[in-house]
Amino acid sequence: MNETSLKKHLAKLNLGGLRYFETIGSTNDEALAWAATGANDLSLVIADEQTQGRGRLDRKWFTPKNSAIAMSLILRPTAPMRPHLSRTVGLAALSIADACLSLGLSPQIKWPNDILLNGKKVAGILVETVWSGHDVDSLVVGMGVNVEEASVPPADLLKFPATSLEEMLGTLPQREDFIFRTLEALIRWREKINNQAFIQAWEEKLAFRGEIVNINAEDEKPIHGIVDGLESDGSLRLKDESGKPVSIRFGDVSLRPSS
Ligand code: BT5
Repeated sequence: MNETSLKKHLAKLNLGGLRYFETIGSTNDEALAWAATGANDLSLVIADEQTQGRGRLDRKWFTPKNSAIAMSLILRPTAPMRPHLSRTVGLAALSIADACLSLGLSPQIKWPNDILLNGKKVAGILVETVWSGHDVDSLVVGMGVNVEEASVPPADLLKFPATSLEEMLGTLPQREDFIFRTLEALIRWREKINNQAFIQAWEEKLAFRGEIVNINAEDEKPIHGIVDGLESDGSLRLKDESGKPVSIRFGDVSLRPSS
């Protein structure tokens, strides 16, 4: 992967701009700074390697060189998007899931921000916001995908098992092609972000649907319930032991199957 091959593969998408780095701290940091200085809608930052890749709450995200996708897309909210900005993580999740589906894989979305293949994490999403006073100026949609097996961190560093596209496909997909498939899907889904069909499509791909899970949030008692679906804002709806619906809002929560 290099700047020339990326430009060639992504030409049809009419991106607002492209910045490619052989190595970078975090593509989200670069995109946040670019957005704050007026980047166009659909500007994209991609790096071959990240040295300070971030997950939520500054957890580490591993992006070793020559093996993974680390990219951050800047979105300037369109009018239909504005009332539904909390669905943006779903937008990224559905897009990565569609790219996996188009390769014949069976992705699931582990709410809120992980893509699973065969129950293992293949991709993570980190959405961050640039504010202008009380208004959202732009969103940075960070996506990390394990492509080659070499991109999967050692198991002892992980709380949840991980995999790669290569492991699941049995062959090595081209990174530029997977980036194209993801972004093409994202541009398509963004048009529908205000529809109920968007929530339905997201819901259909939820991992652990109908199963009992534990939701662990910082400083709060774990919540135990059956995964039921999504609320209109993208919150997770569980059913507790008495069958009563419980909504889990975004935040630093982690979902684990109850064993
Ligand atoms: C995420 O956070 O899953 C969001 C990851 C977003 C990464 C992208 S890459 C492009 C952009 N630039 C950035 O700096 N970030 C974004 P979270 O749910 O908090 O999960 C983090 C946890 O996933 C870590 O604590 C590890 O346990 C695990 N992890 C780290 N690297 C991984 C990898 N390559 N594959 C699978 N799991 C990983």
